[in-house]
Amino acid sequence: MSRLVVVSNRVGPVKDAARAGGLAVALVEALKSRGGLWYGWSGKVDEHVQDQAKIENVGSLSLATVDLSAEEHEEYYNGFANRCLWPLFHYRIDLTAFDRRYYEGYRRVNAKFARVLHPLLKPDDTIWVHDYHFLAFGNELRHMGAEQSIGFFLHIPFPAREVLAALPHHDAMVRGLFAYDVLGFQTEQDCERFRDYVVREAHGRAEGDRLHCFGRTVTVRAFPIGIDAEGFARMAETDKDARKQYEKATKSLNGRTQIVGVDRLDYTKGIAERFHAYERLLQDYPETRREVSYLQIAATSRGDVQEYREMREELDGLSGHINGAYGEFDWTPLRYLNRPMARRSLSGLYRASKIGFVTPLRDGMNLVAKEYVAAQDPEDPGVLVLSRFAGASYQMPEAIIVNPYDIKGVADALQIARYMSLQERRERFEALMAGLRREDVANWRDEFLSALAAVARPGNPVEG
Ligand code: GDG
Repeated sequence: MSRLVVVSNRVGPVKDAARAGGLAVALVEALKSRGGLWYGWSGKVDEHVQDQAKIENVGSLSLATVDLSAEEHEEYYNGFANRCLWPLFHYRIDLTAFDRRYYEGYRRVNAKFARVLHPLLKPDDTIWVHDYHFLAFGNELRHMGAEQSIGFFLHIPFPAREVLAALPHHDAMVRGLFAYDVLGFQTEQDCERFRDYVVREAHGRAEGDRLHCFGRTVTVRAFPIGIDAEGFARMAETDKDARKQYEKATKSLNGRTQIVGVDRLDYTKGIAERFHAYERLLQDYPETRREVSYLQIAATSRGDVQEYREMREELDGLSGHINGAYGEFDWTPLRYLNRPMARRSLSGLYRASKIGFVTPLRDGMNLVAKEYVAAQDPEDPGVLVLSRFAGASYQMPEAIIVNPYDIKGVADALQIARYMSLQERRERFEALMAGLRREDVANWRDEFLSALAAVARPGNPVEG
């Protein structure tokens, strides 16, 4: 079997993959079983960067990383990836920074990553590239003569044609994607939007799951990412830290219903709308006061991007308002924490919460929704309230599906969740859990790699 090379913005962790989560576990397992190389940014910003990878061997796999200069980090990572592609692909044109300097930096850094990796490649390697940081990477490699199979998986949504068209370089971006052999998206809907762009904007031709355009053919398929459902369920039930967290939470709740939200602090996650919906629940159903307790964990991310700082201020204000207006000396309606919680404890916290509150405005998949379900006690499971705009909603129709913009609708859904009978909760849980087991993270990885193995064809760069 050929060696696997995984390319992603951040590399690892390898030794403690289980603590980081299912994605790291699945990738490490695949890399170990075939002998592999994991390649990406070191996380370091240094003024004296060299175009050279630092290589570290961990058992049968190697980690190769490169540093970025302050300018590269600003233009490629903070700039084009996080201030342009991230908001645009999540339909936030209003927050998108269309700065040409960012685009140039992104192209330069994608070319640098390709230049550094190219001499490390073997002719029969299989290369799997991840996410929006590397849209242009495959074509850069092809220009250097790489003929290996290269697959790409997009973790975030692919936007509608007219939204993508707002990007000044949308045509070059999409053209570059045709250097890959397989393009994987989270959902069928993402595939459809990609196809729609290629057919209508670039006059390509669709034929089953293949797309012909720019003199190249790519396989386009949905590979909904999963979690290690069995492992997560086991952790929530038996792990020492999970049990401790479960007991601590249950005791402090004193019979109240806990609603839990866990997100990276990001404007796509709809946390402000969620706070409004919770306030609406307290307003419209006064009997819920003192009976519910909402815990929102939102660890800060991308703190050096302006839009994230502004969102933090808004959420601080809203949580203060809710607690000020509804709180009582012995009841805090909303606990809002900006610190991350250890993964094991998190699983216990999910299990102690009767309602999982997952209402992103847009999300490629959303793994929190899956983790919440996997962590439940099968005898007395909680209820998932899930946004229709999370990729996960297509696989999890047994959740209470809501429109996160409809504040009243979401408040009502919380109330329905509170009163759901044990029998209905069990039925929904069993259906959801069966799906999580069937489409877990190992299945995601294997499906993607088989699709890539099925397209054994030397690749050429896309010209133009
Ligand atoms: C991107 C896409 C897609 C969160 N807070 C803590 C913590 N987490 C963990 C969760 C979960 C992960 O982070 C978040 O994953 P999501 O899928 O919910 O969201 P993104 O980070 O935006 O991920 C997304 C995903 O890629 C995979 O393809 O599903 O759509 O946007 O695992 O548990 N973990 C710990 N402490 C925290 O406080 N330990």
